[in-house]
Amino acid sequence: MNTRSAVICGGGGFIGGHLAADLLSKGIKVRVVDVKPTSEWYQVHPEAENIVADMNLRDAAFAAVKGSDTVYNLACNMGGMGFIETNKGLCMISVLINTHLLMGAREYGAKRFFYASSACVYNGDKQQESKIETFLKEEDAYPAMPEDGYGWEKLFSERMCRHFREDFKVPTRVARFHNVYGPFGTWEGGREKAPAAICRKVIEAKLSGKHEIEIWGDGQQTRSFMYITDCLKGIHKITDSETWHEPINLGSAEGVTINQLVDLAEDIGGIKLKRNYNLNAPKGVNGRNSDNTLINKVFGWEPDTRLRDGLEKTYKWIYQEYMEKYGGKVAVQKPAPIGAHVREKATAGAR
Ligand code: GKE
Repeated sequence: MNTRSAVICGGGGFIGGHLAADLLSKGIKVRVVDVKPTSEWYQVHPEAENIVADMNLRDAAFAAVKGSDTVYNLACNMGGMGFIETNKGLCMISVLINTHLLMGAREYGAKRFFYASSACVYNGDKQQESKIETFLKEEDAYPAMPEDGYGWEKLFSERMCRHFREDFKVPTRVARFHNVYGPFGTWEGGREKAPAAICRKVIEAKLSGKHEIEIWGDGQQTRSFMYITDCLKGIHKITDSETWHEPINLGSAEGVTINQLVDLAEDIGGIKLKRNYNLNAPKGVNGRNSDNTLINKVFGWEPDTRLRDGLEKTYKWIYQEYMEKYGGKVAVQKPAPIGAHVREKATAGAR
């Protein structure tokens, strides 16, 4: 598939901003659409056509899609565990975005439609053990028992991609992202995921001189984290494939406990902290890792950036952002707001 023009829906978000830069560097004509005002986009690329529109609405979604070979749907209301556990209804409304974009892709004959799904589609029963070896295979999404709210929306939307491909010949491709991190992502405000949150907390402990850190859960829960450049490589491979169209894992298989993630961040920050475990905080599943057998078989590749390397770059970026924003003072972090008033914060997916 040779893309000449692309629209990135949710391109004001973390992954979308990086994807836009990447496609532009390849000489592709890029349209970026996001519901947030451009002042809140993570990256704004002046060479792209930048549009603020709410793709929950049919007309806006159709206009977004019109005229592009490839549609990337990264738009949804999302965040880390602190957000999705308390905003289930809001997360489910994103079903409108994918529905309208798929209908638009059908109407205007898009040559490719990429949908950013999530490891949150996997059956919760398979993620009960805090083990690094909790490798999830693609078939583990069924029988369906995904993450409540956010995961159900993702699973339904995956399914809709399948039926639009089978019934209406919209050439859909679906990746299941496993917790993506890197510079130009959310690091405060309530939607941040563990890698950015832990980096920020280590930075705050250093700045405040209070050498303690709050960790959600008991720190034994396991995850794998995918660096943004691997995510981009995988998006291209999956989108451009002529043969593979089923949902496929896109994640790192380097599993760690959250305690090990904290070890790494402490090491990067050059500090050791007293750990306070908050057992009442949002925790999500006990164990989750990406089984990469299929992606290796289909593409002869899997995400391979070491967590230590990616986290170091992320930590440095967050440190700079923190200093720029708060000038070395420690900010009081507030939890993410709950409810419809955060609708306008819809942002790029993943995870
Ligand atoms: N966000 C956050 N902030 N998580 C923390 C913190 C903290 O300060 N301290 C410990 N954790 C723990 C959480 O309790 C959870 O057990 C683990 O780190 C990972 O949290 P996360 O990064 O917020 O999100 P999850 O991996 O549980 O879930 C995410 O999965 C992705 C797919 O793999 C989801 O939030 C989705 O954004 C996404 O689809």
